Amino acid sequence: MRFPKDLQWGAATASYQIEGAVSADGRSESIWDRFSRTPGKVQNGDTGDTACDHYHRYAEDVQAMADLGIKAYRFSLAWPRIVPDGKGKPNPKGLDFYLRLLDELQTKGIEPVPTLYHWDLPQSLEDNGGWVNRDTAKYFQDYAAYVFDELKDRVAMWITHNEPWCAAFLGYGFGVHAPGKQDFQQAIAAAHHLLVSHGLAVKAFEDLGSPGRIGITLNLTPQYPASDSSEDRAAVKRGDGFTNRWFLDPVFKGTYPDDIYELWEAAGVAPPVQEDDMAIISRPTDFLGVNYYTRAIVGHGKLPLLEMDTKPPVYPVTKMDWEIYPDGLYRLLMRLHEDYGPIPLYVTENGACFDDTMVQGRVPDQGRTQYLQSHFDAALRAIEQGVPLKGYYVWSLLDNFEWAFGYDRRFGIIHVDFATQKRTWKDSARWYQSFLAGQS
Ligand code: IFM
Repeated sequence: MRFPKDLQWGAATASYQIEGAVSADGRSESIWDRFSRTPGKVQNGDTGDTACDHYHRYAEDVQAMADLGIKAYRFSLAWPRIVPDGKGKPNPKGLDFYLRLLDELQTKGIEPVPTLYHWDLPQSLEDNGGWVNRDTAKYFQDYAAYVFDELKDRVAMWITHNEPWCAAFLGYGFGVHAPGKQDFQQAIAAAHHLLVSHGLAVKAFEDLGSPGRIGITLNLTPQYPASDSSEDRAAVKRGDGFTNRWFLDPVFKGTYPDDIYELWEAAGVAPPVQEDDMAIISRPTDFLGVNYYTRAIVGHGKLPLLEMDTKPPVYPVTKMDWEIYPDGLYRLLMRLHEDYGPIPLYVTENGACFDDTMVQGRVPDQGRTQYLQSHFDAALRAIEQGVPLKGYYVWSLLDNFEWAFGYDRRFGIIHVDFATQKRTWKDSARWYQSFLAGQS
C-alpha cells in the first residue's frame, strides 16, 4: 500500500481517557468525574482518576510515538485544567502540562493536533445547565481564545470539538454519557450550542490572526438499507439525517437538514436558533476530521420520530458489537468529498476494540491489525479516486478509559496494565511501525 508521501500518519487519545491526575495542579471536577463516580453509570465503577497516568508518564508515551514513527499526535486539552471554573481566570499550572507535552513532541519532531473539547466539561458549567445553556458556548470561545493565544507559536492544527453528536445525544438525550440527562429537547439544544461554540471558536481563531488550520471532528456512520424496499430506503435517509447531516449541513451549508428539522418540529422539538447562528456555525474551516468505526444497517422500525430500527450486522463485529466494514469508510470519504467538498479530510479516529490476551509478554492482536490494514486500504482507494485525505490517526495509542465501559474495552495498539501502568506493544503496534517505515 503506497500512500501519498505527505499523508500525516498519527495516533489519537483524549484527556479524560488517559491523563488521570484529576486533582493535580488546580484541575477542577469535570462532568465525567461526577458521572463516573455516580454508582451504576460506568461499568465496574471505573473512573478516570488514574487512567493511563499519562499526566506523569507523557515522556515515556511520546517516546513510544517516536519509536512507532508517527508524524502527528492528536490529543485533547482538558478545559477543567486550563480554566477550572469553566469561565474567568485561567490556571497557568494546568496549561503547563500541555507545554511540557508540546516540548516533548517538538523534540521528537511529532506534530501536535490538539482538540479543545473531548467531553470533559467543567462540572461548574454543567451546574448552570451545561451545553443546554447558551452561555457555555461563549465560555468555550473565551477558553479557546486563551489557548490559541498561549499556544499560537507551538500548534499549527486545531480541532474545536470531538464528536458533538455524542456529547449532545449520548450525554443529554440517551443519558449513557455524562451528564446523564434524558431529554430530547435538551439534547437538540446542546447540539446547537456545541455547534455555535465551534463557530465562535473559529471566529476567535480568525480574530487572533492565528497561523495554522482549524476544523471540527464528527463521528460519521454511513447508513445502509436493510432491504431494497422504499420504506427501508426512506429510513436510511432519516438515519443519515440524524446521525450525519444534522452536523455536516450546519457546518458546511449553514442550514439544518429540512427533512429532520420538520420531523423534530412536528414533535414540538427545535434547536434554539438565534439570528446569525447559522452564519457563525458555518464559518469556513480548513479541514474536516472524520471518526469512522462502522456502518449501520437500518430499516423502517419503531424508534420514536425517526421510525427506524438498526438491524443486526452481516459481517463479523468487534468487541463493541460494531460490524467490521472497511468499504463504509471508502464510501463515506467519497460521499463527503462529493457532497461537502472540496475540503481536506482527515481520518481523526479509526481503530478497533478486541479482547486482547497477553501471551508470554506479547499481545497477538491479529484482529486489530487486520482491521487497520483493511481500513487503510479503503482510504487508499478513496485517495486514488481523488479524495483529498491528508491524515489518518489510529484510535488509540493506548488502551484507555472507554467511557461508560470503563477499562473493559481496549482500543489501544499499546497495551496498558492498569494495575502497574506497564506499557506493552501489541502486535498491531509492531505492524503499524513497520507499515510506517515502509511509507517513508
Ligand atoms: O473512545 C472513543 C473516543 O473517545 C471517541 N470516539 C470513539 C472512541 C471509541 O469508542
